[in-house]
Amino acid sequence: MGFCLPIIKLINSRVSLPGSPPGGTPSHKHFHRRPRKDSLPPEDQGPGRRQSLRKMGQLSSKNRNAQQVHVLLLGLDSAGKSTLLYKLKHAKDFTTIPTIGFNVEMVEVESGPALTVWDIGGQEKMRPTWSLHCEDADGLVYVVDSTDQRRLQDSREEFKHILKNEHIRHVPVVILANKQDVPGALSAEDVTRGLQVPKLCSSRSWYVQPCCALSGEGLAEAFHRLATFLQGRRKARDTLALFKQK
Ligand code: G3D
Repeated sequence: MGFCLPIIKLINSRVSLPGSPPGGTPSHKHFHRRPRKDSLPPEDQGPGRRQSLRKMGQLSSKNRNAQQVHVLLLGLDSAGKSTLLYKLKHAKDFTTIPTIGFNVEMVEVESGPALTVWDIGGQEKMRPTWSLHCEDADGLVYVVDSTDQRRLQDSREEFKHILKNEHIRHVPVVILANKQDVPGALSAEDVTRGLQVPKLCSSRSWYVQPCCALSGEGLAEAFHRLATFLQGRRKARDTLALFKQK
């Protein structure tokens, strides 16, 4: 499994919103994880964080002509979603603590579109809010804790449920079989079977990527794969639109 992080460039900052996601009001008890504030680099603390937010606006407007796509990052709690997002951004270790809200990162894949990645909480009571984020989603990254065989079935049920959402009926899916560094972790093939991926994803492009969010191994490949799927889908849509015009 090669690790080629350079193909991915994070082009702006984390946004951890302490309020409700659009259309939903998570209780303050429904946390998911983000880095401990004092473990963040200075630009992500206090006023720096606000600057990061401004920076996001600037980058967004600077790139407004560039194609931007929205990606949902889902999975049960503790699957490793926050870890992988922060690994992509800071390429170093950090401590996570439970937090309120959700995280947003922009990821730029070489010669691909800028991906706005929405990391939504995976706690049981947060999962019903996943569907609120589907409307604008162009792609889905679903993270599985490959060491947690006990909850694999729960993960499959949630996966199955979200795939039924009409807004994401045909969007490409990349499944991350995370925590491959742990001895005895399920392989990508085991996760593919356990999640019944070929059956559940028969009407869309999909790929299962083994990874380790702690080291970052496999993450670049995963996002690159997703970007390739997204570009293919866009081309197909453009061609169809062209045919309809004629
Ligand atoms: P979540 O955002 O999906 O809820 P987190 O999950 O990113 O908070 O990760 C949950 C726990 O799994 C964290 O450990 C984190 O360090 C660990 N983890 C994430 N990815 C990996 C991985 O690839 N390998 C290993 N070994 N652990 C990983 P703690 O101890 O803080 O709960």
